[in-house]
Amino acid sequence: MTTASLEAKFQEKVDQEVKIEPRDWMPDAYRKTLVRQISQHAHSEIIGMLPEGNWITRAPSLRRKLGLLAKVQDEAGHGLYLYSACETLGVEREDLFEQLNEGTAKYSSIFNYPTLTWADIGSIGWLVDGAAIMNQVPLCRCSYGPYARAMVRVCKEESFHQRQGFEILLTLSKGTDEQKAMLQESVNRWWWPSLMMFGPNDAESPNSAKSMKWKIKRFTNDDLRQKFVDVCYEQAKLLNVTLPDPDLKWNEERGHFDFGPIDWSEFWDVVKGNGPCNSQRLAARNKAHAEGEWVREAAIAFAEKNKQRNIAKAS
Ligand code: BYC
Repeated sequence: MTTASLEAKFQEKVDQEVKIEPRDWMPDAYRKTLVRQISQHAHSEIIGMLPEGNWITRAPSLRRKLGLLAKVQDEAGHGLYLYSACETLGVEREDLFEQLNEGTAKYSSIFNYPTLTWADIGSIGWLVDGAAIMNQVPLCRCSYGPYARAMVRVCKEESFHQRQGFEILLTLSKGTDEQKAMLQESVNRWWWPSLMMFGPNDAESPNSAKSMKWKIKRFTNDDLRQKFVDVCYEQAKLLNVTLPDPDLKWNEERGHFDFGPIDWSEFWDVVKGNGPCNSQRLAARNKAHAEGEWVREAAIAFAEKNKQRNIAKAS
């Protein structure tokens, strides 16, 4: 079969919603796009543990501490499913770690912002996990089987995280004047970076068209961002907070909320490594990797010993 006919057959499968599995033929560019997106996604889950991990020792009660601990552990699990999904495409996990640790891999811009107050833990749950769910539920229908299946569990856990964050904020919204002020100040800082999570505007998104054709992405960056703004407006009312955008208003004709311009220069600056916490995040990641060396060595030695024992038993 020629490459053109293989490609036509592949696209036909995608169009008919038949999942692509690791051993199936796929275009090189499809494989590359998946490795790029899934590895960036895995890195985001792992780096995403850092801003929240900062608050485990300072959570205001045992109940809050347990909830936060469980959430941070869930993110580690998400990273592991995603690295595994990525490995099915023929890449080595160690290589992906290396790219992350040396700073050449991308991860979500949002995790380069600091968590300054307890309310930030609520805002991350409400806004960051909320944006993540909006973006990730459609990924459960991604054309690549292992990624789609990993996303089912990720999304279930992210929904719980979003509710947990909202409940933290709801509690603050019924608290003292200081707590209400802390809530508003936190939402002011997290709102715009959360909108940036969806990626550049469609006209500036070089990967979207191909990813939509291949059904890796089901909605464009702008479509998902709009859905998110529409949902948040009503939720903000329940929290009694103002979203920091004077242009946010209902547009009867469009059937959506209009919102103000996003500062894309800030976004690209953060993506290029110049956000408030980029260097801190990479330093923490490298330290954790170095300190985990003995665990990896022990696991390899254990696996090797078991292999030898099984060979001896079989012979
Ligand atoms: N930050 O052509 P585009 C989580 C890059 S984890 C940094 O639109 P695409 C969570 C993009 O990579 C959140 N870079 O790309 C974890 C591309 O660069 P390259 C992560 C970004 O792939 C713990 C360039 O800009 N979620 O939620 O079609 C705790 C042009 O963009 C960002 C995922 O990874 C960004 N925000 O669309 C709590 C979901 N946006 O690669 C929560 C899976 C764009 O060409 N990923 N860039 O050098 C996706 O859905 C898509 O990859 C994106 C971007 C929508 C993010």
